[in-house]
Amino acid sequence: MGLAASSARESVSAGSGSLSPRQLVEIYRLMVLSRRVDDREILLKRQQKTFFQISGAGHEALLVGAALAMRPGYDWFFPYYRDRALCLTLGVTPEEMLLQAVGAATDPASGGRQMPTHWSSRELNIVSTSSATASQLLHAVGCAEAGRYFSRHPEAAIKESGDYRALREVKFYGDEVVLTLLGEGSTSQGEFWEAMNTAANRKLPVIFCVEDNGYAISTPVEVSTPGGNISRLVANFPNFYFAEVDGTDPEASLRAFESAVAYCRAGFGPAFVHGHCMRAYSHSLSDDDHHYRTRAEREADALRDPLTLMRARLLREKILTEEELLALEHLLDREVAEAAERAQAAPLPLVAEITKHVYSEEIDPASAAFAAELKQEAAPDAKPRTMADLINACLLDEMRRDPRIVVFGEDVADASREEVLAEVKGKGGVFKLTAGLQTDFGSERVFNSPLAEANIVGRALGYAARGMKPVVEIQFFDYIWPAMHQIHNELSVLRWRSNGEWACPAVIRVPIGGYLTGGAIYHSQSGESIFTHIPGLRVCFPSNALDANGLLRTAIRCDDPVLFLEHKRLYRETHDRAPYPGPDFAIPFGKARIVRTGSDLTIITYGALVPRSLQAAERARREHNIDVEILDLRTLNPYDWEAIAASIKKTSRVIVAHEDMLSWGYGAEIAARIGDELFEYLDAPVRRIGAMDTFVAYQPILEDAILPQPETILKAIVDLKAY
Ligand SMILES: Cc1ncc(C[n+]2csc(CCOP(=O)(O)OP(=O)(O)O)c2C)c(N)n1
Ligand SMILES: [Mg+2]
Repeated sequence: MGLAASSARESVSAGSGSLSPRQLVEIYRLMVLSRRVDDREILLKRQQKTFFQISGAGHEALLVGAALAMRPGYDWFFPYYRDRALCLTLGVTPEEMLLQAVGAATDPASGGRQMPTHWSSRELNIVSTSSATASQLLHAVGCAEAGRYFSRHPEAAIKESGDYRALREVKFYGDEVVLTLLGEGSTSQGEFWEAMNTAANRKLPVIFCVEDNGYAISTPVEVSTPGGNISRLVANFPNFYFAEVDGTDPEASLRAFESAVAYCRAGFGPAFVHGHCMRAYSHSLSDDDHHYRTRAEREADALRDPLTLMRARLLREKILTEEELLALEHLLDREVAEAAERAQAAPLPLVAEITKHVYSEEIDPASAAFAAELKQEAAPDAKPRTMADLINACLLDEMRRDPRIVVFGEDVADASREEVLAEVKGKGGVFKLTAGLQTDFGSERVFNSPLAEANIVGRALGYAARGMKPVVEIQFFDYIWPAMHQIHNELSVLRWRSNGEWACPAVIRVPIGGYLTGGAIYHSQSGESIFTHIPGLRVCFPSNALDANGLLRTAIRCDDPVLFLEHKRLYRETHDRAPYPGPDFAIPFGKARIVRTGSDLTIITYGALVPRSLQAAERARREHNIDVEILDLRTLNPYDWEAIAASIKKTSRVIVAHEDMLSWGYGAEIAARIGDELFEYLDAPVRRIGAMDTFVAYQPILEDAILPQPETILKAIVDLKAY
């Protein structure tokens, strides 16, 4: 932690009355320090020693005020790129900031992986931020929910061996406050409204700070915000404390934040602090505001520069003389210049370490620790159960075992209004996969989300970053897309972008697929390859009840984010049922199952095409005397290359079959790799089977034609064998 910051904290933390001269000087010092780091970074960028720059110039007063009202390492922070003065005041040092600017290996926030001003510090509870505007707000909400949960259930925080809980300490105090910040332009994002919604509804101790500098790059505030003032638009949110403040005045800002913090710490609800600040420079060094702001406007804005105003105040109130101010500023110049020298001498990241922290370095879900065979000691009850039953059973077992699991999503609760459960059975998910969980574990652990998919995944990240295990549901794969931004840009990359400092091992369960007879465009989609194309995200796609049970257990106990795809058509099939395998049954990721052994041809498949391939294989045997081997991949990332290679070396002919559309589908990657690495073993071209390159239609005769059928597979088998 920086000396500058800690001394400021000591001297400015007095909560009431007017600030002393010494406190005002400390505030000015932090503001200038922030500006000097920006100016140094700009210089380095112009000298081509750094590669990007975006400044916090003009926001310093508001942010120093905010930080001084908070407790670093106790409260939690989800900032955005303008928040240099906030982070300096919390305790990030200028050198640490400059290490990120040069992309050094020793950049503590990201190890050279993120642009400058993309803050992260485990010690200070600053959770790694992305460049995406407003996605951090939902993380803040989930973080606050997790803090509240741990304070009510302290036993859940205890370290346990045998799963992800062994890896990190859980910190909580019971009255911590979460601060998240954004620009006024970013309030247009849906995620802003989704976060405000949940914070209000659940009375969470989250402070939303809008840093209103009047522009979103070149777009003026009235374009983004009807009426031009976000405070007016949010004024009717219940349970909030509201403050609108002159963000160029650090003392007024500090007071606003002190009130907001007190309100949140007391548990009354969230707070909204709207600070009017200014942008002293262009949006970033890639922008030139001369193109869209008049000289008169820029000159008028410059009069509101918080550094100029504070400097004038110190002189006016005779707190410092001109000479003393110059001496202080000179000292800060030197401090920052020296930090820049050290940063430029720092070691650079190693190319050999690029893939480190894409996934957990500690828990490998493909390892033998998750091998079912070792753990199937519980006496199985013999009655065959469906995939839906065994997924529900796994959730029940794991929730019993692990108090950090929370389940939320649309309609997953038995009933949000608990009292009705005296009379009615309850819903428990549109497919009833979560039925009874709320009744067994209570509404704090199983609850409905608003109808907003980004809300579900964004909050899950916040929960998981605090050490909890959210197992959330997206109601239909067809509606996962509003959460795609959170999945692609946040959930999957948090560990890598923070160089292993943060992790968010959430599980997202998603009913997927067609063959529903009438599912049509919006209840039949596949699209798994879009997610296997995301590094950092594990993807499971079980084809039967037993696999679903064992894979879900591994998904829950491992330390990576997992997309768990559940085929709706397979939920209640009779052919894929299995007896309950006991509460510790697990299946490692990346281990294919040989569904049928054969010697003439291999089908590599998964999901609903497993039973369809099996039907085709049986007919191929009966009608054409062709002996087909079927591999069910079970997990798509990782996937079992060894099993694929072993089978192809045996059969020399291969079909990759999936339900999703053929072009750019999952099979394209597998086929390409087979062509590349197993060419010498092939006696025929690699064949792919998938849906037509169109949407799934409602009328069953169209649906049948669009999706691959057993006949489609049989024809491919016969053709390929004859090749
Ligand atoms: C989701 C998303 N869309 C677009 C961008 C590109 N972008 C970066 S900053 C910015 C403007 C943000 O304006 P505002 O919220 O007012 O913050 P300010 O930069 O003014 O502090 C835009 C459009 C982004 N980073 N993320
Ligand atoms: Mg702005």
